[in-house]
Order: sequence, then structure tokens, then C-alpha cells
Amino acid sequence: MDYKPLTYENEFQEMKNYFENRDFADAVMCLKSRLEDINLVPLNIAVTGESGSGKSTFINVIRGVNDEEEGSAKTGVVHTTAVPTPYVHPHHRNVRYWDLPGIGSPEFKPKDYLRLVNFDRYDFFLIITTERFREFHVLLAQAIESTGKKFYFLRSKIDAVLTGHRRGKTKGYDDREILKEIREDCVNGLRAGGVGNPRVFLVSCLEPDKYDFHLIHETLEEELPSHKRHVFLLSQPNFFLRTLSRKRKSFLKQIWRWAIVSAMNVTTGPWSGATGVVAAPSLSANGDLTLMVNVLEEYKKAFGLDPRSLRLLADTFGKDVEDLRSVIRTSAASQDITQELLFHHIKSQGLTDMGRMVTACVNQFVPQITVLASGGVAFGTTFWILSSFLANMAEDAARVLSRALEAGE
Ligand SMILES: Nc1nc2c(ncn2[C@@H]2O[C@H](COP(=O)(O)OP(=O)(O)O)[C@@H](O)[C@H]2O)c(=O)[nH]1
Ligand SMILES: [Mg+2]
Repeated sequence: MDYKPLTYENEFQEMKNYFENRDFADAVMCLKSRLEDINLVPLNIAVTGESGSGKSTFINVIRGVNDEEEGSAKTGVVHTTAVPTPYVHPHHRNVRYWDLPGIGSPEFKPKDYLRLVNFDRYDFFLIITTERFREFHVLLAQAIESTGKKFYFLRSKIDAVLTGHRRGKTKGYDDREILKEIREDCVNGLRAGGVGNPRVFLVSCLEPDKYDFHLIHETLEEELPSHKRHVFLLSQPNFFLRTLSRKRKSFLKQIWRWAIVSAMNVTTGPWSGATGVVAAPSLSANGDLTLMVNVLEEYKKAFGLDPRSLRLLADTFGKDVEDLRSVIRTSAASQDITQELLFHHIKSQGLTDMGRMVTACVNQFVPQITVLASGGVAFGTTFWILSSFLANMAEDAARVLSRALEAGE
């Protein structure tokens, strides 16, 4: 696979060259493979720490998997891991979290451990502790650093730590102050142990909408190579409004690619002889509706609007799933996305006219779209449908999340 980082400017230029040479089939192949590859990028994340530190619980929460669900990592002190065990993300089969054997026994040797767990396999390491970081954490971090891999520290069960601090305290007590102290204590301890610039996140798997959970995501995402960022972002659970808006932006960047693929299908596919206006039925006959159905299904899962994700969100925040569902407004989010649903939407909203408008608009920037002839309408319609459904689903997801986070009566 070609992972050469692409800028939009050089990708547009590349498309322009294809269009000018009338290499439509190559243009489609190139875009399709990029769209497919983006979801096939492998990501392997190692989760290590002492036994009982919360590794398995974290691996479930971060994948959006219930502790009791099939495919969940078994939690609790009796379930310890002797060999690295991969847990795949339910929607992104190439994103794997690896539950590594516990560290910290008296005979623990970091270099041997890394060899044993096959360190080269992982994109980065998360080192979890419930207590202060100790010497073996530092030794492990140094051994990881010497292999050229990145590592991050997680101080887990922060909910319990705060509860402990709150006990016996009365007025003037501020959680933020305590969190600041814990963070400084961790960072200073690691620095004193010889870790240059330790990144420490304070997390609770019981309260994944609080503390540093979102910062883990954002930091890791920024530090991943660019071709891995999209899939990592999509694999994140929807506990924060900012995660939803970042997903929306990332999807938005892909829409023009889908629109061109759709338009090219019309021009180069079995219907390329059709003349005049391409109406909705031609889109359907061409498989463009299938394409859109698949893309919209992906949006739905990424925004957590599918039945499984809604149930998990309801369980996590102790809410009724029907109550969460009641704030969903988009039909595509509340029912199965089918070709009929889209077809109806296109007809009822006059979207082929909208498609023409979008195409005319895009034409000003990418005049080569006109060479797509009848495909131009498919371009506009696909563009319009995907972006309007994307906006609506992102808004639905934000409403659902706000509802889930509302304090109970
Ligand atoms: N209070 C609290 N308990 C947690 C948290 N994360 C895990 N636990 C509990 O800690 C225990 C050990 O967790 P587990 O994930 O099995 O640890 P592992 O041995 O590192 O995989 C379990 O009983 C979990 O329910 C957390 O964030 N807060
Ligand atoms: Mg475990």
C-alpha cells in the first residue's frame, strides 16, 4: 500500500491530470483504493501495567465494548494475561488493542519483556498504573524508548483516588487542585527517574467522559503518522462533543472523493451512453445509491447511532436507550439505511436540482468536472447527500450524547 502523505493541493492536481487526459477509469481506481485503504490501515496499541491496574477494563472502554459483551477483555483480578492478547475494535477490524502480561514482579526485566511481547508489532505503548509510577515503570519506558517506539503513562481509577481525597475534607475542596497535584507528582516522579518528557493522563474507566480521556485520543492522534489518524479517530468512543466534531471534519474531507467516484461511475459505467439529465433512477441503477448507503452506514457507526452503540452509551451513563433514541431526528439515523430511503429522500427534496447547483459551484474551482457530462449531476447529488446526512447525523449524535450526560432527576 502506498502511504505517501497527500496534500489536498497535490491530490487535486493529480485528479486534474487524469481528467485532462480523460483517464477516468484510472482516476476512479486511484480514488477508490485511497478510500478503501484508509480503513484498512493497521493500528496496534499495546496496553501494559501491573496486574489489576485496569488494563482489560480500559481496553473495553476505549473500544466501546461492554465488559459482559462477546469479544470483551475479561476483567477482575482472577483474569490475568500470560501472553499478549489482541482485542479488535468492533467496527474497525484492523485496530487492535493488545492486553499485555502484567509487569512489576521482582524478576521483571524490561528488555526481555519487550522481546517476549514482540515489541515491534505495536504503534505505541500505554503504561497503566493505579499507584504512583515506580522504578520498573521507568525502566520499561526507557527500554521502549531505546526501541524507537512511543509510550504514554496512564494513571487509572482516578475516580477512586478522588473519592479517597474527598473523605474527611469539607469546605474549599477542589477536585481540580487534587488532579493537578496528582499529575505533577506523576510527572516529577518520572522525570526524577530519568524519563525526559513524560506524558501522563489521568483516567477513570467508570467515568470515561471525564478527566483526561479525550486528551489521550487527541494526543495519540496527533502523534500518529498521518495515514493512521483517520481510522484511529473513527475508532474512538463518542463520549465527548469534540470527538464528534472531529469525526465530522475528517469525514467531510473524504466526500469529494466519493462524489467523483460516483460521477465517474455514470460516465464510464454501463450507463455512460445515457444522454440528458441523470435523474435519481440512473443513480440507483448505477450502484451509486449502494455506495452512498455504505458510506452513510459508516457514518452511523462512527457517530454511535447504531443500535449496539446506543445500548452501550445508555448502559455507560445509566440511561434508558429509548430515551436516547427519542432525540434522534434524522431518518437515516433512526432506521436502516436503504436504497429506497435514499431514493425517497432524493425525490422528495429535489436533490437532483441541488446536485446540479453543487456541480455548477464546484465547477468554478475544478472546471474538469464538466467533462464528466451527465456524471456531473451524480457528483453534485452524491456530494450534497453525503454532506447533508453527515451534518444531520453529527447533530443527532451530539443531541444523544448531551442527553446521555444529563444529570438524572
Ligand atoms: N474504581 C475503578 N475501578 C476500576 C477502574 N478500572 C478498572 N477497575 C477495576 O479494577 C479491577 C481490575 O481491573 P482489570 O481491568 O481486570 O485489571 P488488569 O488486571 O490490569 O487487566 C476490576 O475489578 C475493575 O472493575 C476504574 O477506572 N475505576
Ligand atoms: Mg486483565
